[in-house]
Amino acid sequence: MKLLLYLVLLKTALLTLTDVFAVVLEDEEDATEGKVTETCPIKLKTNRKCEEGEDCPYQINLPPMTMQLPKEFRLLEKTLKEVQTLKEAVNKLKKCCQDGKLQADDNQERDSSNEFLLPNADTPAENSKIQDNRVKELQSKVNRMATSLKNAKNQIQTLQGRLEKMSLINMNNVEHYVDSKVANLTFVVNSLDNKCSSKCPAMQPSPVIQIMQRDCADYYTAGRRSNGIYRISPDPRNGSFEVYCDMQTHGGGWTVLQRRQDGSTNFNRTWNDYKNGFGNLSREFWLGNDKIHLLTKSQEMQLRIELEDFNGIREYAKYEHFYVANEYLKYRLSVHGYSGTAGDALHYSKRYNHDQKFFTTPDKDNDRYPSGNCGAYYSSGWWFDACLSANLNGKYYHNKYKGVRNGIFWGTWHGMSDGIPSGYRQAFKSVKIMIRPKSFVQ
Ligand SMILES: [Ca+2]
Repeated sequence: MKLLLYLVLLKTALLTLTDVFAVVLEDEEDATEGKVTETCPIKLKTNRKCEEGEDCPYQINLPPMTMQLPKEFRLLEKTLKEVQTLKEAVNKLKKCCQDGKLQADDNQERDSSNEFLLPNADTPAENSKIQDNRVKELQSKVNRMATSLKNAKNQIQTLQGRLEKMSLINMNNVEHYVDSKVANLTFVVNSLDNKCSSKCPAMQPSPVIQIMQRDCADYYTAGRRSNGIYRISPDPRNGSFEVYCDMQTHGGGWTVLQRRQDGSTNFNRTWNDYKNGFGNLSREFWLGNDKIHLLTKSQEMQLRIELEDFNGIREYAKYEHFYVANEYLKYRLSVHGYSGTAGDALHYSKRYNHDQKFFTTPDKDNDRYPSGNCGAYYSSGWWFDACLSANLNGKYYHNKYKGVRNGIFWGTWHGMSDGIPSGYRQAFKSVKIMIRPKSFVQ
């Protein structure tokens, strides 16, 4: 009874299923092929003869069934085929890689086997050929690198050797060396000390080294107030020399570079005379270009020129900056920052300007006059242009004079440029050129 019920239920279920399919297929436009028949072909029976009362298994035989699947299933099949093809390709490549790796290993190649992966190679034969070339290329690269490494290694070894040598004179060693030397010296000094403990002349206290004054201003600052000759040392490396100091004019402390007052000294001199200086410091003199250079080099100097004519007129010219270069630079003059009453004859005009000019003497032409030597023509040593608007080293005339203007000359002096109608040229009674540090405090 129970069994019968089950069978009925199963048959109903199957029929319903078939109907569903039939409905589905009827909805499809291309469902003419393999049309399902209305009669049910399903057979239900026992698989063998069954005794009465025995529980025998039943079997169901279903007819062959065609099912229409969605289009995507075809794509799936295609995809599967493609996957298969890809799998084969991958395997092929894998084999190629392994072959390449083996080859590389044979060549003791240590580079990454990825180098041999050539996805574009069509056949294994071509692939291996290209790989061969690559291997050779890489091998030569490796050989080259090995050579470079070998060279580098040699260089490193050489440097290491040098370093080892250098370490012998490293700071510790130097310190040690100095220490040992100091110890030796200490020993020697001590032994000498013992020898000289009584009356050793070498051990007498040496006289205190007097600090040398650099110029007259230093003497003035030290309290000296009288005019006269003092020994100075503008640059200790160049020794010391005597100068005339003017301690009274305009606050004092002036180092005098040149003096004219009576014509007792001839100023028509050679390069060497002007270089070293000449004359009498107490009367008329030129201090010397080397000394003037040292003085102006050691400190920033100001310049003062004092002039007096035979009419008793006194004037002065002051320059805030004054510098004379060394002999190598032909004692080139740098002068600027004028103030005073005598006029700026050193910068008379564009044509006559003594600033930045070289020193010229009758025997050494450094002037800007191309046709001759201004020093020879005007009988003096001076920073000639081409040629002059000032020359304080000219000939000393005791009175007005005629002819070549080779006397002491200051182009901005009263009536100088106008000329004297009688044809006479004016002379100067006294000249004083002196310097003092710009920093000088009175
Ligand atoms: Ca010349």
